[in-house]
Amino acid sequence: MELGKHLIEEHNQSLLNTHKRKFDFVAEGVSDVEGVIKKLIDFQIAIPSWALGTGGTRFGRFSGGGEPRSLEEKIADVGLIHALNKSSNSISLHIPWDIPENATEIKAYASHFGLHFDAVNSNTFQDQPSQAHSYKYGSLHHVDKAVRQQAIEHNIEVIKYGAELDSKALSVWLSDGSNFPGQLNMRGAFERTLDSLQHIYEALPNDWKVWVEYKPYEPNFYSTTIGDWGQSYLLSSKLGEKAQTLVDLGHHLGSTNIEQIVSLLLMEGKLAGFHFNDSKYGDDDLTVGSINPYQLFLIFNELVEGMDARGMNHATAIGWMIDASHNVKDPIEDLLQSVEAIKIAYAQALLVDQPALVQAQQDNDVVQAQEILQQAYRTDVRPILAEARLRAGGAIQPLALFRGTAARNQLIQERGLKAVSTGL
Ligand SMILES: [Mn+2]
Repeated sequence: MELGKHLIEEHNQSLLNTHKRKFDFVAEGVSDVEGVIKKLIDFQIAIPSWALGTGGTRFGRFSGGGEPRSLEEKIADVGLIHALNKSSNSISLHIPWDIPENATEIKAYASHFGLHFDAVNSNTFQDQPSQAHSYKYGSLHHVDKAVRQQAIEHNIEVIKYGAELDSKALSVWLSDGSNFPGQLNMRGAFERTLDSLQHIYEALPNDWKVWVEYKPYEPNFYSTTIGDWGQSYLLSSKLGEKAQTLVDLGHHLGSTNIEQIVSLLLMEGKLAGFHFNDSKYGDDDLTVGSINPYQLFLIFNELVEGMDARGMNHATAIGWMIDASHNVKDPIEDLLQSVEAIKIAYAQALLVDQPALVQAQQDNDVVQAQEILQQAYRTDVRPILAEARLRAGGAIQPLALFRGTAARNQLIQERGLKAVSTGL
């Protein structure tokens, strides 16, 4: 389904006076509100194709109805999100589920919604019916060369599909690891992974990147071959300039100082980008900002300061993507909430008085440094986000409009109550 432009205009008109009052109030306290609005309009967050259906746990899955059944329907859902918030102009595909039958037609269909294709993702963490060798004991790190070769070829095939769609990055997450001490020689596993990745790296087009994602545990519970940012950094350093480290917020043990990791990867030019989500206990894949919005703000504070120090374009220099799973919420509503939370944290980070913070740090004025950060964090920037959306042609309140138009009911009518999204 597509959202008629007149619906957005009617919605905005009905909220305009209230919005203007709120915006004027907050804008008065922001020194360069026009600069902030411009950056917010430019800042786009990619939606992964697997987040458009209901997720599940190993205990079960409860379908929400009207899920996208094909690549075209996934693109249409991202198109709907983008029409509402003007903040998600790309989709990230997962192969083998999202193989385009006709790349030219799929590109044209996406561009009809104002979308392009973000990083493509390979999958060697489960077996497909057609494959010769099993990934039960890993893929790129496997002790059997034939299994490694199959996994290498799959990744090269994913690059090929991505190139047809004008993607510019391959995102690799491996579930490779071991469940029990002694199962695996850790050094051997790392060396084989590096060797496999080198073959994939050689197949990258010149203007491509490979993003190496890490995760401490799950599905393996004793060791993960790319277990933390150090191991990913080691691999991406050995591979070369086109390899970088991808930070998935949920892929850290509790209390990890993610902002410090981000700061140093950025310093080294090795920060590929993000998979945004939130978590309470582990890789919970919850809605961004639902558990720990202050940590997200602190991460963005490091990003804004670090990117400005290196003269990087906030919107385009690294990859911004959501990686979440929705077990009980409508996926589109959840994604609208996540995008909003990311942009709130970004806007708050833009409000940090950096020169004053530098001075406070120089003076060892700890109290003042904290005051400066929390002044920005405690500013209600939502009217600034709404103003940016309004100027970009989106809705003042995307979630309210999505609900107001009963869009999910229309999707259920089109696709059925029991439509099941392909993919994870
Ligand atoms: Mn991820």
